[in-house]
Amino acid sequence: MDILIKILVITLQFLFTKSQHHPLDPLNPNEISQIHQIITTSHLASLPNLTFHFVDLEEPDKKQVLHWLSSNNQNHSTFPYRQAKVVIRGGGETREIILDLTNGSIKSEHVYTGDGYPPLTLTELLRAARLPFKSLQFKDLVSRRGLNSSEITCFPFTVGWFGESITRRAVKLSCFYRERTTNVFSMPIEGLTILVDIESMQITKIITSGRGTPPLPEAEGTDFQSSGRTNPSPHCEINRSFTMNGHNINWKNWRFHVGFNARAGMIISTASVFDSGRNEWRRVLYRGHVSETFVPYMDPSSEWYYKTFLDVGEFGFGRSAVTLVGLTDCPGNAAYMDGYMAGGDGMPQKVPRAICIFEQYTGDIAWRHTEVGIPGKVVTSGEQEVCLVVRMVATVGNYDYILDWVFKQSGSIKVRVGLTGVLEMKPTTETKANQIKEQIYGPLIAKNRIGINHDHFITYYLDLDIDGEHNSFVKANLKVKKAKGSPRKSYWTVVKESAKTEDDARLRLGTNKVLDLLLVNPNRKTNLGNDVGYQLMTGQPAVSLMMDDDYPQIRASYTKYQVWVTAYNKSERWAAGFYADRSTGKDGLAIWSKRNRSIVNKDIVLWYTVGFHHSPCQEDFPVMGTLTNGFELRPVNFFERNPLLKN
Ligand SMILES: *[C@@H]1O[C@H](CO)[C@@H](O)[C@H](O)[C@H]1NC(C)=O
Ligand SMILES: *[C@@H]1O[C@H](CO)[C@@H](O)[C@H](O)[C@H]1NC(C)=O
Ligand SMILES: *[C@@H]1O[C@H](CO)[C@@H](O)[C@H](O)[C@H]1NC(C)=O
Ligand SMILES: *[C@@H]1O[C@H](CO)[C@@H](O)[C@H](O)[C@H]1NC(C)=O
Ligand SMILES: *[C@@H]1O[C@H](CO)[C@@H](O)[C@H](O)[C@H]1NC(C)=O
Ligand SMILES: *[C@@H]1O[C@H](CO)[C@@H](O)[C@H](O)[C@H]1NC(C)=O
Ligand SMILES: *[C@@H]1O[C@H](CO)[C@@H](O)[C@H](O)[C@H]1NC(C)=O
Ligand SMILES: [Cu+2]
Repeated sequence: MDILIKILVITLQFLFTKSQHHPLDPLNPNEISQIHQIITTSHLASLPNLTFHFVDLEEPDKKQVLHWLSSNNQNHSTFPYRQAKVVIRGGGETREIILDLTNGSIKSEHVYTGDGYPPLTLTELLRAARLPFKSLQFKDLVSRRGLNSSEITCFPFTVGWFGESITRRAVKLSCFYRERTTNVFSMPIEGLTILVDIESMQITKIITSGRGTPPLPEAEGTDFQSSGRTNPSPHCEINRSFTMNGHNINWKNWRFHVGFNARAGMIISTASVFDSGRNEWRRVLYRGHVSETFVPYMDPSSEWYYKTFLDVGEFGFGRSAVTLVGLTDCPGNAAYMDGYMAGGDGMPQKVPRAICIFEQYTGDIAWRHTEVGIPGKVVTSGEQEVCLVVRMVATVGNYDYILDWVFKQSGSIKVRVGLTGVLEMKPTTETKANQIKEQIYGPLIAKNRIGINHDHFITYYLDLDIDGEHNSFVKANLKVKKAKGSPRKSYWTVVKESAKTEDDARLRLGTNKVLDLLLVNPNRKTNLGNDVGYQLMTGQPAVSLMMDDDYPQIRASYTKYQVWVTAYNKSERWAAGFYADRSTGKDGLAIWSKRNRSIVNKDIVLWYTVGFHHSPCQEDFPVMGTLTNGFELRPVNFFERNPLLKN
């Protein structure tokens, strides 16, 4: 009897584990195939050159998601709808389609006529990159430079917008020489830009600069290799202290959902922390992911001026996700999650091991104290820091972005961005820094190579729901006051102010003003009467320094401030607008925020930009050591006391 019950319990657990769905689960390969099937058997199939640019879950309404989660994940009659949003191009038009996956029908469909284009597909980029090798003019040009065209790789770069009226999709190709090196980006062929019309998939123009073009730098010293790498033994038994059921992760006092799509890459959803004092799971983050990146190069010359990338919107971080390598990218105790998305042909594509999840003993001290005040005793107590890391790497051309979400038992969530990979370089005839007389746009970082100055702005979408949707954004200003009737002359105190509207919540940090930024739930207080909340602990601040009327800046105008808070709207997720390729700045965070909606005690979204002003140095060559920046979301008056202490 006892054994039978045990077997029953194990079977039930197994069934439950196997089928732990979540309404925000990314589209699985069957669903992607189903979408492809629905579209290619509909009237849309007759569109000339039909390509799939975006295929993603059309997320259910937040209310329904939360309702289902609160019904203990078991009531199938309330499982929110499965719908997909698809953006296709065909016959020179962009179409937005909503599909219902339950009954396989097209729910809505319309032609998008606004500015900008959806992300480029990998197929288009690869086809564009091969075009030069069919061009006699190109072959002639490179052979006149003494280069072997079989040793050339061309990469497509998005072209942005510089005030012109846009009627076609286009990319520019820059080419590199592979002979005697694997470090392709270190061997730029300067003075050669190939303009490609993506619609007709033809070269429009080959632009060459004449005399004085610096020659190809030498290949010597450009290679880099790992100094030994071992893969983890594939079936080694590891006792993990977290569980992964489908996309649901449970670890110590945290539970959350890990999703993936072609655009954002990794997406963290419905993160809740267990409060042992209240004996309840408490909501912290409804959704968080990278919304956009902006990487403008600071070289206005005719060959470089357009290099001002919006990588997430133009290419996609999920599209750029790489398979993680055990013991290099993630430690031996990591668990992995695959990523799925649709290719340009609409068929499912898999990125094996796109995300890794691992527990990390950091070697840091979570808390400690040595008490010497007790006569006759010295009492030392403390605990080491343990955290759970969720990681993805996006390799966008030359750069690798390491994206980490780190969960701590203290209730903190740390978000980190690491930059590594290879710089974009420009050849120069000069070999010594003090010889350089011409106008250059970056330092000499290796023999005959300049590392062009540039920025990286990585903007996060953070839909925090602290103990519920209704939250407020509080700016706690530290003000210095004069002391009266005291030997002291001054002290500081905190003056709190709730931001009333979106206009009030746009912030440029790093000025003299000292601010603590908090998201609070004014409807829920601690026993002591403080509003429960989370603080945004910002990292090294950097905002875009370009002039407001500079075209790339118009497209990424949100990078003039690190912090924005907007009223929640399901369709406002992509900071530079959904149609970022060749966008003109008519959509996006800065535009939405202009509505100046009220953000007091409302469902609000916090946007934070991690910025780097990168003036390269010699250590960035031939491959750059990881440079990290980030921020932390830390509980403030959220718990009654230090949650690390188990009563
Ligand atoms: C499931 O949800 C439906 C609709 O809200 C409700 O009528 C039904 O009683 C629920 N069933 C269970 C087992 O909770
Ligand atoms: C499919 O289901 C949706 C709702 O889930 C409904 O609105 C639509 O009418 C259905 N379409 C067909 C063709 O049954
Ligand atoms: C050009 O490169 C290809 C591929 O590496 C090689 O097979 C070929 O011999 C080279 N041609 C010349 C003329 O060097
Ligand atoms: C379809 O694509 C081909 C090249 O791939 C192009 O020549 C043709 O013009 C395109 N047709 C339309 C209607 O866009
Ligand atoms: C895993 O846990 C089991 C049971 O607690 C234990 O017997 C085993 O030694 C552990 N293995 C490792 C590698 O820690
Ligand atoms: C939500 O955002 C979209 C895009 O900005 C906008 O068109 C729509 O009107 C907004 N909806 C509401 C209810 O504000
Ligand atoms: C936004 O609204 C607030 C409160 O109504 C007002 O004081 C402020 O001037 C508005 N800002 C803009 C730019 O309209
Ligand atoms: Cu950089």
